[in-house]
Order: sequence, then structure tokens, then C-alpha cells
Amino acid sequence: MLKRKWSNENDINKTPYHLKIHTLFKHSPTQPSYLSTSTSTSTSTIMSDNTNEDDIVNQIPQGTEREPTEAEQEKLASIIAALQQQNIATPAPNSSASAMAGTNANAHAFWDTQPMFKQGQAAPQELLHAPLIPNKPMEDLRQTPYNMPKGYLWADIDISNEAEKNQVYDLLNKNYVEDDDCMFRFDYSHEFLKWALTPPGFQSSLHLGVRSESGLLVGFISAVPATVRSCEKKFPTVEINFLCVHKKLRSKRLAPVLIKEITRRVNLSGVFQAVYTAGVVLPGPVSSCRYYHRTLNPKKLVEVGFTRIPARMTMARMVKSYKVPAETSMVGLRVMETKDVASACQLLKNHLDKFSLVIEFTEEDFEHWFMPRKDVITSYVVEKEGVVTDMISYYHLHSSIQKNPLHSHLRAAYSFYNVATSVDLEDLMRDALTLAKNEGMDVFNALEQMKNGEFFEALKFGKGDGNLQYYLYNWCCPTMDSKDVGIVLL
Ligand code: MYA
Repeated sequence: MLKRKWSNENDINKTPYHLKIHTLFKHSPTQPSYLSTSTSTSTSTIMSDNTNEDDIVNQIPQGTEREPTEAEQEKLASIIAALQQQNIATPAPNSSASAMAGTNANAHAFWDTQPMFKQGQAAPQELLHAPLIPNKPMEDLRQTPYNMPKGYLWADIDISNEAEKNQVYDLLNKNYVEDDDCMFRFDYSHEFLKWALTPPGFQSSLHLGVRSESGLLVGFISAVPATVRSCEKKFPTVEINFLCVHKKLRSKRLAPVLIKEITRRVNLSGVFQAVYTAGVVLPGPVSSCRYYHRTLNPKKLVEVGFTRIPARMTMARMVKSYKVPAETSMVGLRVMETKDVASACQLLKNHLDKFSLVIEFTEEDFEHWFMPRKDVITSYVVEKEGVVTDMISYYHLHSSIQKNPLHSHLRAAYSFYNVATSVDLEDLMRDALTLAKNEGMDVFNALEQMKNGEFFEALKFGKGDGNLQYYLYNWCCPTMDSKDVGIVLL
């Protein structure tokens, strides 16, 4: 688990909570037993949501993960053995390889069974840029959902349905990512969730929930389609996000079941790779990117404990130091419009060509992800004679603040994709800070990836205290420097 630290005067910010999942992964060191007695695998209809949440403590017994069948175990063992020979797979816990290594301290009962790249090892050239496990024909895929423990049901979530969207919102609002000290919790807005979960080609069957018998949503995971380019190879993937298990059902191996079921469903749609980010270090990160934070509202950030007054500073000096210009300076900078989509999409494509791990946006994708939505995504362009030459974008992700007498929410802008060709990137991002400040943001966050490192110091960004790990599921590629990464997930 990553720890918060105040490293020096400039490194004053509390890391975004992606990086600091507070949950400890307490689990049995052995493979969990096959406890599921229920075959309740149906998709749900919406049931009343008036359950007392304490009801769900009549819970899942420890270990809900289905034991692989013998045939599956054999197949997996042979694949893992082959990958181990090639130095790619992490040895499974209790395997002879891990026994020979004399430890399985880093063993992951679930992740060690998954097609993930072995940490710290260089992949042999001949295996690079290909799936770790070959894509399977449809008839070899499991057709039925994984079993759920008695009293729990799979649920396809219809995010266009207000009631269902509210249920996802409530689950995440109360149970999603927090910082180590449980002071802040991500509070993805209703409109944000709709945006995040409905890009072109989305499927409700990949907005996967788990309900208790009474209808309460107690778990969720989502997959939305995206084309990834890793080095020179392009392939269809899904972006996985919003994995969440109700606090009262933690450490019961429900997360692996959610991941296996979403994998099964994604595979059935003909896709065998996925991209995701997490604060936790799991087997196989492709890269690791640090968050940086630009204080916009010092007084509030200090009052809520997000940051602190650096040594030899006063609040008055801090306020002065973090003041941003009241107005933008770029000539011609304006809100992105539909007429800009083709040109701005081309601008972004040209920009992303410079990096090794990127999303390939079609114009349709681009329109979905970048057209401005109030309180969700802000996008600005500079256009000269019908050609977009520069763009700014950031998304709005606020956090609820726990137990603070003065403030209930922290308002944060997250840098999305920014391209400068006719102006200096630093000047463009200075305008981004002004736009964010004028939209009432308290802080502007950006990952150290693409060209972001070029403006951090000049624009007074402070270093966060953890790293966001980037993962590609079932794909073998070299690990990458964060500056080669050009993907921002939500
Ligand atoms: S990242 C955001 C994750 N969500 C949160 O942090 C919200 C707050 N926390 C929770 O809701 C729970 O603590 C979660 C774990 C649900 C995270 N990614 O059920 P358990 C492994 C992957 O007993 P719980 C995001 O959304 C852990 O190492 N695995 O634990 C991207 C252990 O496995 P192993 C994780 O605490 C998600 C096992 O789960 C994560 O009750 C990408 C323990 O299970 C994590 N963030 O629940 C998912 N955290 O024993 C992968 C813990 O092996 C997608 N674990 O160490 C893979 C691609 C799938 C599609 C493929 C298609 C081709």
C-alpha cells in the first residue's frame, strides 16, 4: 500500500485517492474454497432499494471465488508453466517456482492466475507485442455467468435509467476510492457517470453490478470499448473502471469474481485485452505515472487537510503565490464546438503519435469524450482559418470531504488531453488554470505523462505522493517510461 508523505516544500499535496486505496488486501493465503451454492446468475430487474444496509452483513462467507475446474486448472498450469519458462508469468503461489524462490510473500491468489506480465522481467523479443494467451474461439468460451454466493445476483445496469444510475452513484459515493486517512472520497457526479459509461459502442451488459437479494447494489465494475496502440500495435480493448465492493463486503474475494465475470463478458464480445489503472501495485504494470497538483484555492486546501502551508510561508503569501491570472491570454481561445471535432481529433491524433501507449480516438469517440458537458468535461480550442491548432481539456471530479466542519466537497479539475502547436504549452496550461479557477476548482491535477512534465515547475505544480499504475490485461509489451504514456483514464 502506498503511503502519504510530505516530502518537501514543493511536494505538499495529498495524492489523489486512486493512488492510495486504503483497503488492506487481507485474504486467505490459499486459494479460496468453492462455496457458492447458488446458481442465481440472472440479470436483475430493479428491486426496491430500501434495504437496511446492515442486512447485507448476513454476508458472503469468506472466499467466494469459484475454484477452477480440473480442466481449467490443467490448462492454466500449462500456460503459466510455459510463460514461466519464458520468464513472463508471475509464479503462482505455492507453485514450485515460488517455492524455489523461497517465498511467496508477493503472491496474489487471484492475479497470479491471470495473464499478466511478470514484474521486473524483460520479455523475450519473440513474445513481445502479442497477447500472453491467444484469443479463444467463441465455442471455447464459458457461456454461463460465474456463480454468485447465495443471496447475491448479477445485475446488468442500465445507466440511462435514472433509478439505476442513482444506485451506482450511491454505491460509489459511499464506497469508492478514499485516501488512507478516509478524509476524501471520490464523488463522481451523475452526469459524469453517464458520460464515462456511454461512449460509442458501450454495452449495458458490461456495466456489471452485484445486488443483494433485496435489490441493494453492493458491487460494480464497468468496461467500455476503446482501441489501444501499444508501440506499433493497435488492438481492440475495453477500459475497465469503477471496480467497487460495498464496505461491508470487503476482503471476501468478491472483487476477483467481478473481474472474472466482466472478463468472460468482454471475451464473449470478441475482445481479449483491457486497459486499466489503479493505485495498488498488482502483477504486471506497464508503466507508472506520478500525480502533480496545482493549488488554486490554498485556503480551502489547507482547511480540509489536502495540503499544508509550507515551511517559511504564511497563508497570505501562499494565497499570493498561487494566484492565477483572472483572464486567459491566448488569442482566439474559445469553447470547443461540434464544428471543431474533425480538426481537433486530427490534432490530437498527430500529438498522440509521439507516445507509445495511447488510445486511438475515432471522430465519433472524440466527439463523445471531448465535447464540453457542464460540470463534467471542459474543452477549449484555438482555431486559425478552420484548423484547430491547440486544445485544452480537463474533467471535473470532485470528492466528498468526511467530517470537516467547514467544507463538504473538494472541487478538482483533472488534466485530460492538451495539445499546443501554435503556442507554448506552458502558456496554454496557464490559461487552463485560469479556466479551472473560474469554474470554481480548488485544485488542478495532472499526471506526469505526455509532455506535462514540461510545465509543472513553471506553473507551480507540487508533486503528489504516489504513483498511478497502468496495466494492459493479456498483452505482452515492454514496460514504459511515464513520458511515453498518452492515456488518461477517468
Ligand atoms: S481501480 C479502483 C478500485 N476501486 C477502489 O479502490 C474502491 C474502493 N475499494 C473497493 O471497492 C475494494 O477494496 C476493491 C477490492 C473492489 C478494490 N484492481 O474482494 P477482495 C485484488 C484489481 O477480497 P476487496 C479500478 O476500478 C487484490 O489484489 N484488483 O478485496 C480498475 C486481491 O487479489 P490477489 C484488485 O478489498 C479495476 C483481490 O482483489 C484491486 O473486498 C481494474 C482481493 O479481493 C484493484 N484496484 O475488493 C480491475 N484491489 O489476492 C482489473 C484489490 O490476487 C481488470 N484487488 O492479490 C482486469 C481486466 C478485466 C477485463 C479483461 C477483458 C479482456
